Amino acid sequence: MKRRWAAALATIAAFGLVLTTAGPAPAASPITTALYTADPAALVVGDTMYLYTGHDEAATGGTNFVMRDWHVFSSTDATTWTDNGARMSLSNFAWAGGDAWAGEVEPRNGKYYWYAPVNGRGAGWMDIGVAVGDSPLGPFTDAKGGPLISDSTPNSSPLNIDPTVFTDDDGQAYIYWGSYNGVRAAKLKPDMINLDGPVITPAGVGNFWEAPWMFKRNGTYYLAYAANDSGCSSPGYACIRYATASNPMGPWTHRGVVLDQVTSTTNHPAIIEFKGQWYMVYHNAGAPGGGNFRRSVTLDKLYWNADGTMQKVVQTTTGGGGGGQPPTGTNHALAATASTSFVSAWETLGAIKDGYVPASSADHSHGAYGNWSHQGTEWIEYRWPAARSIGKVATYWFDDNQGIDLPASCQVQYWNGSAYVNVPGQSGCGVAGNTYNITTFTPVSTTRLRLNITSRSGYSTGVLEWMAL
Ligand code: FUB
Repeated sequence: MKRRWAAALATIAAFGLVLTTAGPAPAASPITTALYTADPAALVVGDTMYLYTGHDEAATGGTNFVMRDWHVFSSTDATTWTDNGARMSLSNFAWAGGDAWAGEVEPRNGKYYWYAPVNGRGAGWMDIGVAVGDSPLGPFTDAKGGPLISDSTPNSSPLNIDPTVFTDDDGQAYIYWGSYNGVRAAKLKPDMINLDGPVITPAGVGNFWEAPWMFKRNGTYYLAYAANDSGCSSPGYACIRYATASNPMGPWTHRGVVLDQVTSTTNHPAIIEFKGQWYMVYHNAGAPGGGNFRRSVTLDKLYWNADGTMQKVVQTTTGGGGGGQPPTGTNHALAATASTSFVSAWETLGAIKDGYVPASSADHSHGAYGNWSHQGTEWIEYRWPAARSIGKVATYWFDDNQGIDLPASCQVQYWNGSAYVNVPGQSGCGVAGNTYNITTFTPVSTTRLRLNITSRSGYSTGVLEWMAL
């Protein structure tokens, strides 16, 4: 089981649309840069929104999750966030051996139940435990002394992670969870720590991969979840799809994509109303030094259509990687001489360093670098007459929806005085569209920087902006 997920992660690590009818102002972005956070679950209690997050502790360039505890953030305006610290950790579950992954908190009768996936050291890999506390901030203690859900639970998911718990108006609570395309659902007993009846495989949850989030609005049940099919995201990346139902156990009807892929390969939604405004809370790799295993929770406003469908969320997050906003800092590209292995005669290499902020990956209005009809690996390069210290690049890919597509992968290299070598500690070379893909690395002092770009089969590649910071 673990090997399957590790293989999926290896694939993810190897690869690295915004539209709206409303005009939201930028939201908090990210909620903190003091630590890396992931897998948000949101809860509103009184005038406060709480975010229960995972905590990414992978080193720069790490290729797997290092997650040992969960933090709780709170806010009364959804903009300024207080980190209340690690309110739960693996040590809360004496039977757990690692992997403090995506949890969720559900209130009932004045208590707060925190459902959390951990490596239970038993058969298989991940189990779901439950802790309980008397306040949204705990303290939390193990409510069962063992897993609520494990591989020995009949009809459990191929990977028992990512619980979402929803309590209906009649008091019946439901738990959804799963990964590896295996969504599962069950009723919970009123004690909230035991399943009530069989585990079902709900129908109609189209392209489910993992990370379900369940809620209800105007009598309709909503299930948002991470999908990673080619209809919504690049290879290895997730988008957030959603389905609706008239019964909490389904069947569900798939409604579409509510959040496009972000700058991290994984994504994980929480959708909630707070003080009259709906929000999509999610994570990306946008914080300084971020990456697929160094993620950051952020949130954006979410708007509804009159028919009860959700508008696609506009990623307004700033400061690196989210929402199509360039990162801050000195862009050394502006003073560089650009060259390339190949550029189409009708394209403009210089466009990659004109400082223009593209509206989307299809925005050719200020020119673009493109290498149609070449396929395979091509490169673009910056040179400076004297060495510059560079520790980050931001790449905005060109995608004309014809012969030029987002690349399969990329690699940043620098000239070490005698050869091109990979930059040290590269955080991952993102290939997301409609945004600046941030790659951080241990700063190098160099006169040349190169971006090797490998195309997807059957396509060429292009770049709208390439920043060197
Ligand atoms: O953070 C570890 C795993 O990555 C979560 O359980 C998934 O939802 C994905 O975000």
